[in-house]
Amino acid sequence: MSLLSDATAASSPGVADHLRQADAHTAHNYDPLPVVIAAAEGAWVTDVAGNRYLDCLSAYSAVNFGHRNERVLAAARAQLDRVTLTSRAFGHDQLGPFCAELAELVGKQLVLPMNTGAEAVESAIKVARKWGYQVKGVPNGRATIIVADGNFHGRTTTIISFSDDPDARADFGPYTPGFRTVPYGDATALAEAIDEHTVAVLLEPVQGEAGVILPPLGYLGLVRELCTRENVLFIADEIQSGLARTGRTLACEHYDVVPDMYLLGKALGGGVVPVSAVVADYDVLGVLRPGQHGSTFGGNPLACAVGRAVVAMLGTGEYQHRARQLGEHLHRELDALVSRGVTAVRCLGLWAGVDIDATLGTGREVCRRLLKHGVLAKETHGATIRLAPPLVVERDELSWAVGALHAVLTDMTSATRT
Ligand code: IF1
Repeated sequence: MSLLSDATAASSPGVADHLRQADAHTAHNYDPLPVVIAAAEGAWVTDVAGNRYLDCLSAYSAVNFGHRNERVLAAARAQLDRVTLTSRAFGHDQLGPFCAELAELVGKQLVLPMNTGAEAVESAIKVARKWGYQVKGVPNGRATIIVADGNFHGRTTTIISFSDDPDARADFGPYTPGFRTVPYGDATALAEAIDEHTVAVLLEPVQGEAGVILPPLGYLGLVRELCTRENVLFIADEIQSGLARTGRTLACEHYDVVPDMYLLGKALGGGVVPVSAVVADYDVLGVLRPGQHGSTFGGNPLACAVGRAVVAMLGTGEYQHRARQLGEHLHRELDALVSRGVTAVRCLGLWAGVDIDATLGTGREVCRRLLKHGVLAKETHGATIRLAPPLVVERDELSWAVGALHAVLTDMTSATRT
């Protein structure tokens, strides 16, 4: 399969050469749209041919604060001139402040700093199992963790062991045992699945890759009650939903629930370096003792300096406010497309899942056409696209992007009639 699968690629100077080189030397684990980005600023990116695009993916919500956010870059530049990597074998002057400031932001006591989201998820699984054996008293080796169908928590072997996405899971066995899957949103099924070996429930408060699926009213509150009653850890994966994307610092805030562990990542690195974290109280994260877990880069000075800038920005509430205000505008504009090529819209803050009328085509086709209108977006599955622009986007730019979607759907509708 070639990266040059789209006619657009051959038409723009420079783009084809770059795609051809990538095609020849890069593992084909992605099928990217035929755009080759060379520069970025705020909500906009520029390709090698000088074409500008409004970024409506934000690297899957890792660029919430805008491309090359000045405050993040300033923190990174300052730290680059001081020290960037020490390992955790030694202390450094950014670790304590970062962890204290992040813990305070989310209302917990301890931070386990890691790098990627999957590392945070894997770390939480290890902590939950160890907590189960040492605190809850589950027989060693018998711990189970309950997950939801439609989940996406990363790509490691253990994480895909509990994925129900055939592409993410097939041919990567043997799989890690100790996981049970229940329907997302079904508290009764969850109650029935919990037993004496259950140590945790791992959920995305809002399921991102599944298509920005919002929890049914009351569901997360019932999850919290069940976990409290059954002495089971509630782990909220906020790696994509967190850090102002939904209009609150954490998506859980919308539902008045406080999990036992928050998993953070993506935007925690400000779009500059990978930064993730497990954030919990001492009675949970305290099960980790020296030598039992770690990472070469986890909690490094550069990551902590960038993370501190992100935490400081979140502390102002500015980005959460923007996501709420602009999200209302985006939702209104998208709702106007229902029955005009769109069948359903789900929106929380500046994060939308848009179901396209499948008779018109796939989400992928919509995104390929949006590219020609100067909008970058990514389908989730089938006929659903996700819109997640940087939170620095302007109201008129959102209107322009929805206008582009309307034009694409109008063209696709006409094409089905000819
Ligand atoms: C890819 C999807 C999104 C995540 C949640 C943990 C992780 C992710 C809720 C792991 C990562 C990324 C992975 C990236 C594309 C993107 C993605 F399409 F894969 F499913 F966002 F929806 N929890 N999601 O969304 O974090 O290890 O990647 O830092 O794998 O293609 P990571």
